Amino acid sequence: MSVLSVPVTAFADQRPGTSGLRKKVSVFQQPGYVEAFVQSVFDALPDALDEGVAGKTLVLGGDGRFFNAETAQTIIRMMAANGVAKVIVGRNCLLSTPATSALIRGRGAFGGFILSASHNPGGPHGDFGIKYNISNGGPAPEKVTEAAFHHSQHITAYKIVEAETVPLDKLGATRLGSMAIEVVDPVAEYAALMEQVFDFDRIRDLFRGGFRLRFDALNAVTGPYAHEIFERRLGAPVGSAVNATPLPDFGGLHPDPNPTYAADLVTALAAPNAPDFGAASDGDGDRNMVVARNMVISPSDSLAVLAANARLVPWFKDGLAGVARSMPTSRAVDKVAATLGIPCYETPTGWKYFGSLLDAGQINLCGEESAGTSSNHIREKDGVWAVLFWLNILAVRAEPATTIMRTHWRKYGRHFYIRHDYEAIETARANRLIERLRELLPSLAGQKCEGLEIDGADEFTYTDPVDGSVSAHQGMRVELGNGARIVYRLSGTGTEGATLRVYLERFEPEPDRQEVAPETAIAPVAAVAAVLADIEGITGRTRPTAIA
Ligand code: VG1
Ligand code: CO
Repeated sequence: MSVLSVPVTAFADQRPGTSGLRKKVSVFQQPGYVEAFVQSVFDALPDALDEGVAGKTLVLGGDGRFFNAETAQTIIRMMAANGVAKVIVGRNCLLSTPATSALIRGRGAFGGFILSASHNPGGPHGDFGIKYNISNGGPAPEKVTEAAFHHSQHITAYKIVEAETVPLDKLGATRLGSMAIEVVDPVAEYAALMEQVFDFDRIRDLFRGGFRLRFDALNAVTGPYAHEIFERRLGAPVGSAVNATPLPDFGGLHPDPNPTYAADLVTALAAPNAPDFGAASDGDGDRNMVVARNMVISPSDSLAVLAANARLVPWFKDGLAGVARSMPTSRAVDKVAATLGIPCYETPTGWKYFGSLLDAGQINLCGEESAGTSSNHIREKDGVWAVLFWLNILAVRAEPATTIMRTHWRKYGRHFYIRHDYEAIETARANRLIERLRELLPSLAGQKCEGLEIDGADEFTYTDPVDGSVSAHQGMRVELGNGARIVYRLSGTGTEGATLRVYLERFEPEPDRQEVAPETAIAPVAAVAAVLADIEGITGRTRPTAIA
């Protein structure tokens, strides 16, 4: 089999963002675009990790979105050309992000690729993405993604073998030249891991007692996982998983599990004969949304509840070592950590920053306000795992989820939380807004804005407590009195202009005042946020385009 070296001209825009390289499908469809990026990753690994892919085992999977199948074929041929010894690939190149992480770890692979733009829309006019994970199963750290970007700026050729389409629809072993290919069931090894983490017997009893779950896979990758785990292994009635067939365009749905895009789920949980619990996950299955009857549970609150109840789950029977949350995530989990007497770390946005803390055993539970939670069972966030965690708690506590949430607020106080996104604003305006804020920050402490006192303001720089690496410019924080806070940052996953994220939080210790609607509780903080950043003046936007 002949290895070709194909000339390619470097693309200027191949710097990975918060989670891999994410662009419009049409960008990825440019001749040589996928190849240039993948070769750049291969070329960067010896620089960043002292080892390349030659002779190694890699994992390959994706969320089944449009352009997945073609890209999988390209990458397999490039793996063979770059001397990879073996690739483990999910059937039809389907693997959720958490299942990929589990496979990399379980099989001792050197790394893997995930083909997904995660919560971004799919289809020919939607988005596509490529993410590289390292041997711990987690997203490549900055030193790898920066090295890959550097290589992409100088690349002149990529390596590929000429070959027929490799069949990926049948389980089992094949070869491409000297490279072994193993096509695996996307669900089996992940489901086995879940059985080790959770008390499946208790959850089975819960369903046997008539408990009803509605899990909405939003036509993305978790459908097969939900059928196998919730329905087949745990005995939830068939039909508990809805929108459970992965479709290349997600059937027109936007696979972002939040009250806007999973509105059907919220409606179903508010109906007279509502199920007991609702959940949804995103394109690649690493995010989760959980919904109680008539109550959407915020991801930050969910993280806090999981932390407070961790001992009810077999995996955590000896308790938690420590927890972490991304900086914009609400401080609800901090309160739990303080009560438990364990450390709580604050990291920049993006799962890659949890990896070193998890590897070092300093934390074993972590999460983000953007609907991601997970633990040291893998090195990615994990949507189905989060739902199982809740089911395990519900099975043991035998109380409705709303009661669990309200009891939690009474004990720890409630952190009202809302995120305002201003999507697809002109990049120059977004940058101007951030630069203006950066100049303003040092003068804000002690001032009053819209009647609220500003306690302090800064720009977040993170120093990794394990490896000492420093990440600057990770968001602007404005601390208001009484535990209220505003955070501003620009998204690193968008594919159109810039997206400004404004994170709003307010603490309410008084049980009598914990039942107001989050919008109402947050309104005074939102007013300060809009004025301080001059959002309307600079972007022309009078209101956010998405509220999560
Ligand atoms: C967003 C979220 C971040 C998350 C990332 C990837 O990033 O804020 O918390 O880790 O998406 O999630 P950004 O830079 O757009 O704010 V996923 O499920 O799209 O891989
Ligand atoms: Co995702």
